[in-house]
Amino acid sequence: MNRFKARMALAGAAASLAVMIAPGAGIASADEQFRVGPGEVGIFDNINYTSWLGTRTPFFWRENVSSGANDRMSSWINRSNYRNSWWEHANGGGMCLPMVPNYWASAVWANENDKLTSWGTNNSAQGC
Ligand SMILES: [Ca+2]
Repeated sequence: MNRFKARMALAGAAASLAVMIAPGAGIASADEQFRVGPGEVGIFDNINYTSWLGTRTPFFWRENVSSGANDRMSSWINRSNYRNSWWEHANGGGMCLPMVPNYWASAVWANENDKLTSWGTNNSAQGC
């Protein structure tokens, strides 16, 4: 087994473990939505606002998310009064999807899942 295959095997083991602990994670995750406070916008790795990735407060210019959060967003919460947008690629590249004000998206569409790379408030004529 070469190094690459060894890493893949470890990744598989980690994924299996994640499935095994899912019920416990579900209980803990009930609090994760509160990582997004009034007036803020937040993104999560999993559906139903679990595995929090990050929170931002409008207004912020479009920024790429960290490598750890890249291509992971599966649900989001916009508790602000401002429209946000996210993009498939860095620096506003690829498809653009809106994050409408005061809306909770418990699960993005399958073709949007695990795609978010950049994200911003719709000010200064950016966003969709
Ligand atoms: Ca995800």
